[in-house]
Amino acid sequence: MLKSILFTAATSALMLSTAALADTINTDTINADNPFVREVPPGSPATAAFMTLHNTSDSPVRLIDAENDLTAHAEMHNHVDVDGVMQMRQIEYIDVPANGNVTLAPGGLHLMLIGLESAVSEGDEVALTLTFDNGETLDVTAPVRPIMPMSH
Ligand SMILES: [Cu+2]
Repeated sequence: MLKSILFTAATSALMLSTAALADTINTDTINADNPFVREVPPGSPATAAFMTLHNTSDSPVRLIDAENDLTAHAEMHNHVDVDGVMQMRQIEYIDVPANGNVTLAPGGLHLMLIGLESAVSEGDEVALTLTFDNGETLDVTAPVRPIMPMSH
């Protein structure tokens, strides 16, 4: 009796994981803390999104794509020091270490949301969908916040 219950459970678990592999999986191994998007005035061409990504799995994962509901285009950016001047550079991915985290913050790594058609104001929310190289996706809702007018 117990044996057949265990067998049924194992079979349905197997079917579940096979079905899940066929499409992207909404992840429970990666989560985002304190997401926010920078408030910008009308006429700004772009804004940026920040958060801390936690990877609770034993394998490193790589953020390879970011989409948002505000602009048609988003890029991953970093800041690099060029002769003492911080400049933004587009990067192809952001690594999240196994059992570790990476922080996207003003002056460092960020998601650049490019092609704004209106102001982005405190009180707004931006929906982000992050895609990782293990096929998992993470939906994040980021509130808009004002931040210091330094670099983004
Ligand atoms: Cu940028």
